[in-house]
Amino acid sequence: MTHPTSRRPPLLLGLAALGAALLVAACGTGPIPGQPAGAGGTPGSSTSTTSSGGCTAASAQSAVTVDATNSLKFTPASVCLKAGGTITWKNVGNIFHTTTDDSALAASPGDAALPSGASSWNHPLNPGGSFSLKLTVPGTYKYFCLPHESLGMLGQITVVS
Ligand SMILES: [Cu+2]
Repeated sequence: MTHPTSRRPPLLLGLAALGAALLVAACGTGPIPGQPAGAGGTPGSSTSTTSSGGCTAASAQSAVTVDATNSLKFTPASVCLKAGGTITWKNVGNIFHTTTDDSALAASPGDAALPSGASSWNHPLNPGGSFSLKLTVPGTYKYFCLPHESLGMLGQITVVS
C-alpha cells in the first residue's frame, strides 16, 4: 500500500456516489448537470422553445389558456394560436403577476417582442384573476411578468394565419 491513509474501499465510494445520484434523481426539480435549464419539460414539446417550428395553421388553436403560477412560470410557456384567436391568462396562485409585452418595460429587451403592427400590452393578473386578448397580427410575441421577469417568468405566443 503506497497510500495508507486512503483506507476506504472503492466499493463504498461507488455506493456513496450512487446514493447521491439517486437522491438527485428523486429530487427531480433541481437543474440536472449537463442539461440546459428548462430541458426538463414534457417530451415532444422541445420544438416549441424559440422558433415557430411546429406551429402551423393546421396545429394552431383558436383559443388557449395560460396559467400564471406560484412557481413564477407561465404554463404552458409557449402556445400556438390562430390569427384572430384569443389567449387567456389565468392567475392560478396567490402571487400577483402581470402579462406584459412592452419592450419599454422590459429589463432585458429580448424578453419582449411584437410583430410589426401589433400593439403592446401590460395587464395585471391578480390572484384568481384572468385577462383575455385577441391577437390578429401573425408573428412571434414574447411577453413577461413585470415583477418576475428577471426570475425567468417569460412566455411566447406564435400566431399563424
Ligand atoms: Cu409573475
